[in-house]
Amino acid sequence: MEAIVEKILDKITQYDKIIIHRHVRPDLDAIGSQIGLQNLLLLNYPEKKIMVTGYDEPNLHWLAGMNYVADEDYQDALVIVCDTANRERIDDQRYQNGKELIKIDHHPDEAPYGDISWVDPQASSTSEMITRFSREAKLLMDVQTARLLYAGIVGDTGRFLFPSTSSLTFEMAAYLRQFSIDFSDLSRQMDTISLEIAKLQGYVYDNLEIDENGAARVTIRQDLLKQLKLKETDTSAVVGAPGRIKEVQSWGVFVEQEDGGYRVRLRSKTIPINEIAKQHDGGGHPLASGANSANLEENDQIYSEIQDLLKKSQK
Ligand SMILES: [Mn+2]
Repeated sequence: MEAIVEKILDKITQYDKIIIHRHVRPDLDAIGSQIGLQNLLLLNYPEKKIMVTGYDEPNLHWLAGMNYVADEDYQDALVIVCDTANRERIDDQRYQNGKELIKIDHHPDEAPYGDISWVDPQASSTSEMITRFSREAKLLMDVQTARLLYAGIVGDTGRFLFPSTSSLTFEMAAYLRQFSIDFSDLSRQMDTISLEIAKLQGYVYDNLEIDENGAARVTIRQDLLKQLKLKETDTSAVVGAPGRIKEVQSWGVFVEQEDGGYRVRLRSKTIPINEIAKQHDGGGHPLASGANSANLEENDQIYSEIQDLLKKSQK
């Protein structure tokens, strides 16, 4: 068994109460790894109290929901945080109230935390790591757990298309595939969008600004979100949309916040854009990162930085 897996397994066996967290604005991997791990531990240690906490994201209710965790539950509890690079992004700041803390994540380890930390930036997803953990530790697996972990892997690999998809990813997916997951339901759920999101997507295509080098941007204002009855978090569903256009190389989706600032989602097909994100109160993966902008002027600044980057790369 890998040393780190053994270390984590040791801790799990020592505790009667385990509370699992993940990042804010959860995606399929955040929920899949968090609740996948919960189900896995409940299956293998039925005598233990295993809980999950964080905002109960309505868009992912079809996948799984959260538990209510009381403040007292943190007493003498082991806390495990899945899929979260830094402390600030952990959903439910009570994570620090446990007795010990374990980090399990696949993002670059730029802000280490936890008494034990298992970070593997080579892994496609935290769900892939949890699957690996279950196999190394020879834990039982069932269909419910397999469904969650599989969904997490599918989500973070863009359906096995992102470069992070490795042979190990397929090995883990093949293992999970042996369980009789309802795959047609999973794919239907993942493909389903609401009419409001479809309209937002239409807005993005109609209003996308593209320059001659493939730099693109679109701004989504609060009044539009209100009109469509959408929340800021719903906009994640349209972030990939500009990338489907042939002419677009790198792009920013600027989403106005309640306070007048902007959350900026930056994406790129080949040229890393995360240095731009770092200059603007953000960070992330080379081809997918996020930033925060104070106002429209800073939005223009960010867009011109994307434009310059692409212009330079043309030479
Ligand atoms: Mn992830």
